[in-house]
Amino acid sequence: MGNNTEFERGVLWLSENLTFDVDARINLFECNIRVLGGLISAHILATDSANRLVQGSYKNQLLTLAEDLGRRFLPSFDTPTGLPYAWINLKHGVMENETTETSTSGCGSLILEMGALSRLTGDPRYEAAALRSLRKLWSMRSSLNLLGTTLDVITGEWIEYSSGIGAGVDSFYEYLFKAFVLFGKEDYWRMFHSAYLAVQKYFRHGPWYHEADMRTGKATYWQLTSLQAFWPGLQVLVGDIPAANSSHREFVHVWEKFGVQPERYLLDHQMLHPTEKYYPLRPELAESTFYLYQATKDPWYMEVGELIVNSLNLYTKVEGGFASIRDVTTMQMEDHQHSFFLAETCKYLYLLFDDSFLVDRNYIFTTEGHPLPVLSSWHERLPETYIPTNWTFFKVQTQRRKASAMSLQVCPATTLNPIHGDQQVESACHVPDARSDHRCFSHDDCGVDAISCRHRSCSIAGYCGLWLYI
Ligand code: DMJ
Repeated sequence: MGNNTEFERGVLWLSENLTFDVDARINLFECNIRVLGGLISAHILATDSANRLVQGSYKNQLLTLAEDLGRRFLPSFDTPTGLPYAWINLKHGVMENETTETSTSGCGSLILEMGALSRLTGDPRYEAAALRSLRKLWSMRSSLNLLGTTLDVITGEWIEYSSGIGAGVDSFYEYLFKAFVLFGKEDYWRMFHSAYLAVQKYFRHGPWYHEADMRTGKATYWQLTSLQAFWPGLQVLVGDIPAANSSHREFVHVWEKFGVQPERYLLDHQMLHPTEKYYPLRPELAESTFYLYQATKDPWYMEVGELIVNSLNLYTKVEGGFASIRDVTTMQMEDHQHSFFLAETCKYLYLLFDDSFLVDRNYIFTTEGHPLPVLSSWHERLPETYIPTNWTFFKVQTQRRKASAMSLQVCPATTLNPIHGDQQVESACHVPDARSDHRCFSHDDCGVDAISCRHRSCSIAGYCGLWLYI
């Protein structure tokens, strides 16, 4: 936000007071996204060209702390499968009789932070451990390219075969895509693309996403959960704006109906889940609203942001902070403010109204909202998305704006309409992007999706989108 004095105070306080040499059993996934990600991101912000710190006061203390933490993570990966234990003691490593059950997101959402740690320290062990785990997880997918929600790290067997895009799985999808952006490895894109198409095919029902059995693709639970609301934000990065917009609207309706987002809403009964009526100040709707506004500049999304801010102030603000809601039907509060409220909810709302921090910058946000810069030196090779002639532009009033650079992953194998030798390249995000100034004006402009051969439609913002109905 530009408050460098406060940033410096925080950095120096952590340098002097933080230690990981404690006898504490921690959750690997949570500690990775919150603590390791926070330290790495802050280290990068402390050392980039913006000169946020008084010269000489910073000597990589946060990176040293991050490396210490990363080293303490490593024993959790010491399993026959390479899938990490969900819990580890920071001082003593994996405890005797530790549970061998973990989640898909627990094994598949480590690569951004651990990959970045390896790049910053030159020690490849962190990235290698996270990548091995991710690959093993991917090898456990079904023939439908679906994964379950929980699994055993010793046997590599699934425990829960039903899954969706919410709890226990969400950030797995997010990290496949963001790892592709951060590290430019085609492999990540390939995994993400297959996984994304499977989600759209088996979980999606109009604007809603239900759960399905990974073995059969048959629907299991018809529930809307607050964690699912991150999905439209991910779809914006992929370039699937119409699909993102339609789901986002449904989440907004639920927010309007209850005043905040209930944790679980039973779509088949049109009622709240009897024991999951809480709202722990989650960020997902604010996050998607931020991404949709960035992509479309449609002022309606700012109104949604205003709605969220007003609800937070009205129902959750207390002296000294903001309180989680125990029951959205009574708005009874509880004495708890999760760290993701500041790291994500407040951050995305702030950025929705003032994105000056992002201007001329190329960041990817981790699942906990920590910015990591997209650096060509971290890329295996420069992805097609960063080649200016592949960019898509759309018009807002008289201004030309660049669409999400990440939306333009090209499938080189496929070409469309080779009329007069003027070939258009089909893109996996459903935008024909060979024309430097592409904007679709009619549904015909959008053509047919390369993978499914379904016709695509043109959104109000000029993006081509694929609509899959089951
Ligand atoms: C955050 O800690 C992360 O976004 C995580 O991936 C799941 N959701 C919580 C906040 O709701």
